[in-house]
Amino acid sequence: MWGSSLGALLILLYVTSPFLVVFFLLVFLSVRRGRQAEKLLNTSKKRLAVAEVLWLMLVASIWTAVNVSSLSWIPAGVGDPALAVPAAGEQVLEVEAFMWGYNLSTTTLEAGRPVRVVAWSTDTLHSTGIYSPDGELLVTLMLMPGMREQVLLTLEPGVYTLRCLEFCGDGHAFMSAVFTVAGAGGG
Ligand SMILES: [Cu+2]
Repeated sequence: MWGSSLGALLILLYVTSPFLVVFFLLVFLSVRRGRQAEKLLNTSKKRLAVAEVLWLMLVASIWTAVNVSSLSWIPAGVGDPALAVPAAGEQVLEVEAFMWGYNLSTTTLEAGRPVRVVAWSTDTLHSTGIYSPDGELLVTLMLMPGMREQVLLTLEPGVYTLRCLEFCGDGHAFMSAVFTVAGAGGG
């Protein structure tokens, strides 16, 4: 198990490294900036203090505006009661997540009919990212224990992959499953 823990740690480091680099760069720049500001303080203390508050307000408003305006683009299926009952013609794919794998109610679906993915976790926090046959991340469902998430998809024929995108322990990196969408006529 030590080997897979190390693997998971390496993947975590790999994924977070760009953020760490940016973080330390920002820390470095702000420390340097702070030293420069100290020299100026003697002459323009008040003006700097005002500029600092204005700058903070500007950054805070930009941060809030960007986050709020991009909320609708988050590809997450939330527990929408309107989606609770599958409509006629829909296919249902049930996804049960556990440490560390998925149980799928079926591994073969038909193209041309909407697929309702209903997913939940039986133990801890997981998620499921659904990847198209060419590796594009189509949707992410966050799976909190005790909650069901669903999303309605229209899928082209091909082999789709589910992967857990929420670090959930030792076997996280290997937590995946596949299902096939067959073309019309069972091809
Ligand atoms: Cu996981």
